[in-house]
Amino acid sequence: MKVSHIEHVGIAVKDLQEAIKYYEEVLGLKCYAIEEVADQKVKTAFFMVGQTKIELLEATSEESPVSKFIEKRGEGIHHLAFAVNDVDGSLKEVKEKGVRVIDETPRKGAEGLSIGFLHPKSTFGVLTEFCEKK
Ligand code: CMX
Repeated sequence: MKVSHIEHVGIAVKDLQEAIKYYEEVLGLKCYAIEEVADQKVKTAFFMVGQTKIELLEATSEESPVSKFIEKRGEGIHHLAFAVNDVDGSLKEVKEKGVRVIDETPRKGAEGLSIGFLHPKSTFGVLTEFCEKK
């Protein structure tokens, strides 16, 4: 597997519109897309910072992983996403090395990327995502 860069940092927020205001009006970034990922029960907002994105995540249901996260740990950094050359191969490779994967095979995430998650209990406390532009 080859990690090329940090694709995005996912941040769990209670109120997407309020958080967007902060990123735009205080930090001067521009929200270039808002997208609902029904499968993940989240609404996302994206900002570009160099070649890395900030992905704000608001839960759309109480069963969303983001609702659970905020309930337990409060708002804040939710996951770190690495751009890789091959998500499927990378998931298999880390699993062989003893890492607990959440996704055995890639699935479709926001922006049409192919994605897969690694469990935070097996990655030093950081929910880790692999992303590949197909
Ligand atoms: N970062 C670090 N630790 C986390 C975490 C996170 N984002 N989410 C949960 N944890 C920790 C919990 O604090 C808990 O630790 P303790 O046992 O020490 O308290 C442990 O992991 C288990 O947490 P849980 O609340 O019981 O949650 P679940 O096991 O039900 O789910 C997880 C945790 C990571 C498996 C689940 O959230 C998941 O599958 N996430 C991947 C999908 C996802 O997050 N989608 C939303 C983003 C989608 C997108 O970007 O498009």
